Amino acid sequence: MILTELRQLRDQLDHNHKPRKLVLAASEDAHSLNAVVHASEQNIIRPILVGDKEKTCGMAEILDLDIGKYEFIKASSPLEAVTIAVKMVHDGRADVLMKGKVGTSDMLSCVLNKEYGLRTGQLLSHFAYFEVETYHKLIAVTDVAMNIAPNLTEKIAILNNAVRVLNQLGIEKPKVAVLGAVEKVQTNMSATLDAALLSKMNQREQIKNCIVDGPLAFDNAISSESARHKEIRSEVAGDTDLLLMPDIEVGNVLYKTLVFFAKAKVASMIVGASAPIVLTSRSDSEQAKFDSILLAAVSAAHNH
Ligand code: COD
Repeated sequence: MILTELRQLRDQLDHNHKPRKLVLAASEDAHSLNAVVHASEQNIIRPILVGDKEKTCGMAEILDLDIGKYEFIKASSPLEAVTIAVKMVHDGRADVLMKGKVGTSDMLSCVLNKEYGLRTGQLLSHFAYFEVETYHKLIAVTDVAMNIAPNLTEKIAILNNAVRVLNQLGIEKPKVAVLGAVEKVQTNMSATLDAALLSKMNQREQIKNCIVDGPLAFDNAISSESARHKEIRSEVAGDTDLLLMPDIEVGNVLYKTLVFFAKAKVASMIVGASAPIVLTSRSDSEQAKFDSILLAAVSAAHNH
């Protein structure tokens, strides 16, 4: 299966699918509210709003959105809203969690709460899926937003989380490029050492359901011409489905470069928790929020 546009994700939901319940934490956020309502109108999810009712209704009125038919739970602060929303998912009363007007760290700390959070014993990580005009298929990037400086063990978990999502989307053996600044192992560049180890672990089937190669520099990961030029023989180079980042800084800069310079479309979510989490940021567009909800709904459908 080759996906070339994010809107193809819609085809992955059965036409007669029962929309999953999405709980929006701190619903007093115009962009999130808009995306949630549109996703509900397209039968992708069924929203539950948690937050400041007065502010949320005021925003809905300005945006001409009809939110009267949705379940609303009042919360007196963003932190309370996030706590209620996380508990709802924890208790099975909602299938997808989405961040509204609340800080990322507050949200993630609540998700990681040992008593009522959404831990599964696995590492949680961020998965972003890009539609870039200059690339021949959708390309995933991980982790650009949660794990700050993953060690090798954490990179294995991040890679497996992303491969699981891609497998669910029908990509049987995603091609994974583990990025470094160069494509040769350099003993003074730890990202290249991890990359080489991940490749070998894949060869030995310690990492399954994908083809891993690395280190690859960004150009040879995404351009076969560039790989040819450097005489790199690789099944992955030029045809990558997933870019594994060395750390959050590289990942975050790439994410924003793709969106702001390359005008890429993106959908993203946190995976590895007991339910998918939509964690878009204020600077993300309406499209990014809508497609992230779609991605999370597809993922939630696979989880059940
Ligand atoms: N998966 C599972 N468990 C985790 C994870 C994870 N990714 N991260 C931490 N934990 C567990 C730890 O094992 C521990 O039990 C507990 O959570 C607390 O761990 P700390 O002290 O490392 O966690 P925090 O609360 O200080 O930090 C966790 C964050 C996810 C908040 C932190 O890693 C963070 O701030 N990440 C970056 C978020 C961000 O600012 N992104 C910006 C781009 S949008």
